[in-house]
Amino acid sequence: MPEDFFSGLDGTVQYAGPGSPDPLSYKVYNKDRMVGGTRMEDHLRIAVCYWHSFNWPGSDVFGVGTFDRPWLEPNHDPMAAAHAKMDAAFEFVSKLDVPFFCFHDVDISPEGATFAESAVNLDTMADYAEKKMADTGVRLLWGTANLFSHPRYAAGAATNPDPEVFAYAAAQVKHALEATKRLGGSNYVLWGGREGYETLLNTDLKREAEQLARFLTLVAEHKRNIGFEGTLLLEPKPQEPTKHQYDYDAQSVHGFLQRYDLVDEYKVNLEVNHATLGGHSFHHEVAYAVDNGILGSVDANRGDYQNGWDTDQFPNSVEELSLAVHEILRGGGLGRGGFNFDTKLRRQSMNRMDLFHGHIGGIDTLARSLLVAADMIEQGTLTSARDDRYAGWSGGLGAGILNGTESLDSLEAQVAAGRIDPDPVSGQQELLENQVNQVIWNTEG
Ligand code: XUL
Ligand code: CO
Repeated sequence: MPEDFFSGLDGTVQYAGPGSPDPLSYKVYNKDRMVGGTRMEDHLRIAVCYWHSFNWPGSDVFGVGTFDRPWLEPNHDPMAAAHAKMDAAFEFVSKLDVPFFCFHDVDISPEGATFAESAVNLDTMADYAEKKMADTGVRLLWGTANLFSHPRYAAGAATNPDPEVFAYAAAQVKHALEATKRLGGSNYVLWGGREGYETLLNTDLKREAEQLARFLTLVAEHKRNIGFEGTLLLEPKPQEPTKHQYDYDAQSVHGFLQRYDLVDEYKVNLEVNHATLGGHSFHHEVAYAVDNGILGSVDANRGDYQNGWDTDQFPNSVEELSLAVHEILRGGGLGRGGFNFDTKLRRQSMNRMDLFHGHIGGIDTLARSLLVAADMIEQGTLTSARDDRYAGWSGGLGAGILNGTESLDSLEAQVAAGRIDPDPVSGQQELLENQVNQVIWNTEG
């Protein structure tokens, strides 16, 4: 396995401006550019994900891997392969010149024959990651445990009918959370990949919800016990691989957290393609999370509107992302969160440099969306129209309704006396759409 895996690029990907002919340069992402008083890099906090980029061979349900990922070939010693993979991953993130990476336990370290062996492997690879992070300055946005690939998790992890599977998952999360803490992770993510059901014929919904809540409570307790200061994040997704996943969308997760008194312990990691699968726009998911104080972080990608599965493509629509980033800025930014590229190359993109092209395009799309969103905030494009639309609730009748001064009796009396007789008002959707487009077209690159 070669020393310098991405030898097609010497040095790092640099900002070269919108007109640059160099495909290995950023056209918009300029990490030191100030946007609304904050560096672009600090707004976006971009991360590369380990799993799709280094741990996935380019296979699909009909075919084997197509990618050139030598460490995934079966003839290698698993720990030697894990080291080679980590060398390539840190080389890539450093060359891309973004600040963060994200991993599942099994992405960075091979599973052993026993839990104890897997734990030693993870500790060994966390040692190596610590060294790589010190050498390159790359940081950890979040860690997580894979509780969905191994056959033991076929019927779920926390929601499994067998409490021994719950116990195994608990042990795995404990270890992955501790590794994340050790590596200075800003967050820890739990995506409930198989926390759902295949059929209701064999499923006790009530029990499974209680098991999941118990699991999340134990994780939050352990976080406090070990003094991990990162944020715990749940990642909603409506289905796939299960027919139905309990963490369906931001609103279901929020309701679940409130029901089990966990709303102060967890926020959400929202993924664009998961929103699409849930029948929502990403804009909707972000707006819901911001307005309810639960936005933690983002998995940036996109789906395909013609396909009903998670295609995890690199984002390329400024129109769509600008509205979501506008909500994020309106809510004060991502804080400890960031934009993790939970993105896959297409199976035919088998050139090593394709991984750069995918990320560069996605990062420039995000950067451009940030500029548009910042201009929209500065110009009050949507916020001032919204404020005007709800102005009636700030005083007089609206305030009286909200603060309890008014009752059905008092309202009926005013309506019956003809003092209240509202005229319908335009929602001005087309005007607002035009104003958003105008900012998109006029924002300076
Ligand atoms: C699956 C997905 C996961 C999580 C981490 O759709 O998005 O990769 O982000 O487990
Ligand atoms: Co994800």
